[in-house]
Amino acid sequence: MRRQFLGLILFAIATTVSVPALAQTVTVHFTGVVDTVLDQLNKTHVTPGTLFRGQYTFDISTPDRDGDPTLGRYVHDSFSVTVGNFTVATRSGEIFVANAHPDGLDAYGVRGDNFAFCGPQDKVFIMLGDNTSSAFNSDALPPNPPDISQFNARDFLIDFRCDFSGDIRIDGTITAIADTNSPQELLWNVCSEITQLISLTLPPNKFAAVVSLLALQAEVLNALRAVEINNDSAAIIYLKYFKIQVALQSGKHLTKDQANSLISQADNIIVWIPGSVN
Ligand SMILES: [Ca+2]
Ligand SMILES: [Ca+2]
Repeated sequence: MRRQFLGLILFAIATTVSVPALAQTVTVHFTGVVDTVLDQLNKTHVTPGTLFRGQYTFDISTPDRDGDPTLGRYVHDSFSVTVGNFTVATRSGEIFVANAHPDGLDAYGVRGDNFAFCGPQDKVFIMLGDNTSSAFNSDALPPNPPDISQFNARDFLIDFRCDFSGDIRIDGTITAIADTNSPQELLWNVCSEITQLISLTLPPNKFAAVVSLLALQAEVLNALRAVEINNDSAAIIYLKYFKIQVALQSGKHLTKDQANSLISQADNIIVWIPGSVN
């Protein structure tokens, strides 16, 4: 499956076309987990399990540069990726949208080129694939982030070929894609979830449970305020403290499932916060 996507993306390398104005720019964020690492240069210090995150920006009115009605190829404005403490960025590359192309495959991909790390062959890919061909009905560029639940393949690849000195290949799995409001929205979701838990608590321990849950919610609100004033490091500290407090309540005022859900949501939010370091 991965080889099929890679072939599709490599196929989608192309000539430049002039882009008319009337820009409405969208920034999409993504995150995920590293699966395998080959780093012959020993530059990335990344290991399997390391979290990665990145973003790309595009104009929703960007024209399709490919006449094939089953394949849309759209120049993006920028693409950057951070894996652990290793960051690369480029302004060169494209988004592609495949509708039943080839062999009944729907796919959404973003490719960054020319990272100037090793040379012009440097590439980073996001590759979402749907082998049921239900994700797209055309090759039009979706203005919103793709819904990854529609894709059975969610691949990420850094492919840097530094011919004589060695290669870097980092494979990963995408776990989330969303727009720029994501950290705030996710934090609000956690607040709402805790409010719901408060409403469900029953006597005889209701008072103690409500006090504990309000204290947890206060940490989430602290994190939210910190995010809103761009104090990323404070937001992360609040969320880490929140995780500790949730773990202490696991099996007490929270069920283990409730606690695990809140902790995994906090982990997910930490990855989205721009200042987070794995
Ligand atoms: Ca097309
Ligand atoms: Ca389709």
